[in-house]
Amino acid sequence: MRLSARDLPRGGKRPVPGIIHLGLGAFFRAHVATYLADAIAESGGDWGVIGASLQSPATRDKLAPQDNVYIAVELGPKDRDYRLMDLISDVVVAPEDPGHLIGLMAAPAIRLVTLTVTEKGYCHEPATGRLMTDHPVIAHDFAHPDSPRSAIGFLVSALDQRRRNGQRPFTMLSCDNLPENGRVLRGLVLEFAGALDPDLARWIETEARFPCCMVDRIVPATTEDDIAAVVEATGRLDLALVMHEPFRQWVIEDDFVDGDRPNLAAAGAEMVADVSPFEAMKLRCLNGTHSTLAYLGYLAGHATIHDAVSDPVFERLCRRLWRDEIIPILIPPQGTDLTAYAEALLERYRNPAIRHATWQIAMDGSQKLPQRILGTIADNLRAERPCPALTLAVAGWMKYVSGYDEAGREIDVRDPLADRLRGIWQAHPDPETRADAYLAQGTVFGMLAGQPGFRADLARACAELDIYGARGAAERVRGR
Ligand code: NAI
Ligand code: CS2
Repeated sequence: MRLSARDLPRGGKRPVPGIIHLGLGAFFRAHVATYLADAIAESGGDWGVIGASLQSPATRDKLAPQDNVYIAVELGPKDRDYRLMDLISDVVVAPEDPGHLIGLMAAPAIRLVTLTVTEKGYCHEPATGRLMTDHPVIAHDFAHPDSPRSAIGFLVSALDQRRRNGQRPFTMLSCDNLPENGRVLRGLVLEFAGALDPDLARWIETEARFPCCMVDRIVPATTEDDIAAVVEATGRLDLALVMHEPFRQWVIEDDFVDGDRPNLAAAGAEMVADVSPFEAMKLRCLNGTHSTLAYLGYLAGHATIHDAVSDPVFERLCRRLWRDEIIPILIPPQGTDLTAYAEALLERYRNPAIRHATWQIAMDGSQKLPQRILGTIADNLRAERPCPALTLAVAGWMKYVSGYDEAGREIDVRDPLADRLRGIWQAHPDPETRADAYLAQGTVFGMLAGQPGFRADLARACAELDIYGARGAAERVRGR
């Protein structure tokens, strides 16, 4: 059925910008933007969006020729729905003119800055949440605070301008998959500001707000085939379109500067006092199994999550992870049945329309493992509970970042620590020294430093991975 653009439900008149979003990627356009558009449709308000890329002009160059309007494609298992999104009024590319973005962020009309800059965009140590002051981008920003490159640098510079202008600060809402994302962001901003100007840091500490939130919608990267399929269905060439599953959830700590925020509850977001149980549930049950399937599934030859869970060995591995190693040590949000939540996750993974590449999810594992897998392992070890499946997932990550798969083919590893991690697997054939070489990466494994027993478990998992391969080792874990 050919749909034309006029058949696509528009969001109505574009609202006046009140928000600047840093990191105009697929997830913002498929999740955060849909909630904002729904909130504005329900309750109005000057909550339009100016998007900012801190890296490249790619997204701007796709959106600008189409007046920043794009299609969000909802992919159900059997059908798809098209929504025309016209919330974004402008897109800026920070490296082209950092001062311009700072000026936009300092404008009184902007009361909220949201972020999806990926886990690595915070320039922090995942194991501790501390700012990496020796990170080249942070070092640059300390030396050039008026022309920053990092998200943290832009936030602090814009807050400084607002303070000097006698304005209220904006609220900063991280929508990245970080544990306690708001508190982590607050710590990083205060650390950076404190090094530049203690008075500024004190003002931010008392006046600004950094609510935590849990975000959830599976949004795979858009492919050329996706774009061609939308042309065929709607007659519209949209290079900025996004593809997403039907499910969405947003749980937000209701803590905004002067209580000033869009009416996100009207869009179905849950405004709560404490996000942490929702966040632990999602990061461990969803992202923990996502990363497990990404590494072990990729090594076993499965290109997507759908392919991996269509393999009975990996479906059973997921079930074992939830039943024996993740859910027993989770305290669920009140009234939540975690077994039903996990079953719903499996249905989401099985959606044949969602081609979510294991390679994409495998990215940046050094920034993801602590909150997705290592924290759960640490809790199991403290409770003296075995967790061989999670330990195998860590061994799978180690093998993956070695840069070579089970057939010796090179893997295009994307990770801030890729150069440091590549080849460790091959350089240490002995399982114990191999485990030691990875456990020495403190920014990743810091939280397990006090768990000496983990070394032996990890060495065993590495040995089994070498002997049986990812699928064979996953099969054996099930049998234990
Ligand atoms: P994407 O690749 O489409 O966009 C990533 C955005 O982050 C781009 O704008 C890029 O320029 C920016 N970025 C990357 N590294 C950066 C850095 N060092 N400094 C500043 N900006 C940087 O990815 P997508 O799908 O939008 O995901 C982004 C984040 O959203 C994820 O890392 C995750 O934290 C969160 N998220 C994603 C979901 C998904 O299914 N895609 C679901 C839930 C959360
Ligand atoms: C995925 C997440 O790419 C990844 O690391 O695990 O982006 C995942 O799709 C989302 O967290 C789902 O809400």
